[in-house]
Amino acid sequence: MKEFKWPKHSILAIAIIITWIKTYIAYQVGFNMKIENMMQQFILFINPLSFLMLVYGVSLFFRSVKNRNRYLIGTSIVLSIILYLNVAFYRFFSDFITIPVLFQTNNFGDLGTSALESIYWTDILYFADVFILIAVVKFMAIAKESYSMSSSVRRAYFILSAAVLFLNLGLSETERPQLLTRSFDRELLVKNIGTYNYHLYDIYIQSKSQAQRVLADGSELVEVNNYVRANQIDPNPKLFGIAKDKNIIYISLESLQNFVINSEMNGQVVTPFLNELTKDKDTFYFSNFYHNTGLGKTSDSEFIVENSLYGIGGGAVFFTNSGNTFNSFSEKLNDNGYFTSVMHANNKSFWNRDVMYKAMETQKFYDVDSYTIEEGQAVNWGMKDIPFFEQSVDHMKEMPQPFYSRLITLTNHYPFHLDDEDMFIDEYDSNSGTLNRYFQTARYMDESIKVFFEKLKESGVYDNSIIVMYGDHYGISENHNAAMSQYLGKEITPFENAQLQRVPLFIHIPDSGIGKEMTEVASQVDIRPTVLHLAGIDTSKDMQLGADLFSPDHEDFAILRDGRFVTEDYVFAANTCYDKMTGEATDTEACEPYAKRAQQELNYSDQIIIGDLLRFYDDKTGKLLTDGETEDSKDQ
Ligand code: GP9
Ligand code: MN
Repeated sequence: MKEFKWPKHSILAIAIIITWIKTYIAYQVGFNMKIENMMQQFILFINPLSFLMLVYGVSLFFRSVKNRNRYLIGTSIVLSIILYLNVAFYRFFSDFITIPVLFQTNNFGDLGTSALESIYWTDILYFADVFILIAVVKFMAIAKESYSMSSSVRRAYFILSAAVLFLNLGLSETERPQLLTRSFDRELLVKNIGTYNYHLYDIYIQSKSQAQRVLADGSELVEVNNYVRANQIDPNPKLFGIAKDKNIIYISLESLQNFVINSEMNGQVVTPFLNELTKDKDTFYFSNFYHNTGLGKTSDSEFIVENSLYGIGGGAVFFTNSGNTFNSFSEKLNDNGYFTSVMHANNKSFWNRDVMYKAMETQKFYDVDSYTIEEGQAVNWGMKDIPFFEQSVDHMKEMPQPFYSRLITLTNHYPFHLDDEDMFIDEYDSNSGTLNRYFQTARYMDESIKVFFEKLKESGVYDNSIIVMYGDHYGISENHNAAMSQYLGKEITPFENAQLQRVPLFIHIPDSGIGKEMTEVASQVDIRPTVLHLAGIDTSKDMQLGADLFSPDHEDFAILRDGRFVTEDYVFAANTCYDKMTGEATDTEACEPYAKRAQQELNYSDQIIIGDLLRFYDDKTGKLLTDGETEDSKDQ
């Protein structure tokens, strides 16, 4: 009988396969990843492969057998350490490692001795592939032989590894469009592209931001500062401090656009409770208010209302610049004795919130773990808004006052699914299921806000609070223009589409009796100064791009993240200047002066974020810090 002989590349194949299998098993036992269907399971299974083929494949270039074997073992050790560190990190933080976190040393402050207690001797199994590989190298004859391979075969090998990568990315793209441009969530990234690729991606994003940061210096701030100061306006003295020391409750209304407010769909009222508020004596309702968000969607809106800056152009600022110095709304309120928090019943790493909230100095994040989700209380993306609001009020009762809390709703989110018992109105009848369901989820959201107001009144917190509610971004994209056009009874031109970027803003001040509809053109960047002034907090030293909506000098001007803008008389979209009254294209010259300013303002915002310029700014005195002095160095 002929003796079995292992093929000459067996050791490479063994190295790849054992690390691959180990990684897949580690995904199952070391992390708590929610897998929803067979396709996701398949992606999870194949995602380590392309990277492992690539790194282990480098061994094909080694001439010396000894060095090659050392390389294989060394690589398996390094990969095992990376994987194990993630597993250990996950035990504490339920999250994957990201570079900014490694530098936020306060994260590790509370680890102490408990770190050692959560390391088990069975963890050695995370290194199982290393031991197997060492044994293979020691005992298998084939490990003593050279690969000796022609360069064309080698090329074919790497082409195959690239093909596996593209297959992986292609499948992920169908599961999660725009995953790499928008990042979304570390868990989603790891689920789709694998731990190892995820770290490369993270290194790429962070080193890009870091390089841009290193190149920036404080002198860039001079021009930005001049612009900010030149556009600064005084608060309205009648309203300044009207909500002093009151709790400030923000509600981020998921995907809520203004077109559903005060409108009907096939004879059914979509937002009855909010409609009442538009006429309420204690509520200011802004009907010409725009969102400024880009790819970062909800997270951009959070960034904007906290910092009064725009998100960045090609990505989500919550991911790209979570290591920056900010002078956030939360930080201002902390300094004024408030307890600051965010409430959102989702996985805390979504949109990198856990990391970004620390950078913005939000004191507490009530994430999904702070909520009890009973049977039937979740739909679509997670916890339903009504139980979310009910439990949030329970949390509020426990908070030290005054507090600021931002509540982020979730049910009115694409693809807008609801359980039957939560459908208070019928579907619409267009060719877009998305738009048809949207009316129903918007109606559900309206109901949830009503419940929130009732609960808050019962709890006694209401009387000592103000409530600010805003739509975070659009819910119906241009893909549904035909259906939208059927609903609105007009063609969706670029002008109409820009107008559809209006989201509602409500500022509710209990027992004030001063509420009314406000028609000035405004946008999310204006929320920060407006609310700080209501709370009686000075912002004259702040590096912010928005302006107080109640100031008599407030200018009608809203800049959208993609460069479109709206003034009192014009809408600029698709490189065309539209007359706002008629919706017809008009002379471009009419828009020209604003066009320059819109671009300038977006550029300044980008400059501040990309260069991390606020580290060169002392927000207490308004002084520009140069000569190597930075906000960080001051803190030390
Ligand atoms: C996720 C939620 C939705 O936690 O905020 O994010 P979005 O997709 O709207 O940006
Ligand atoms: Mn959203």
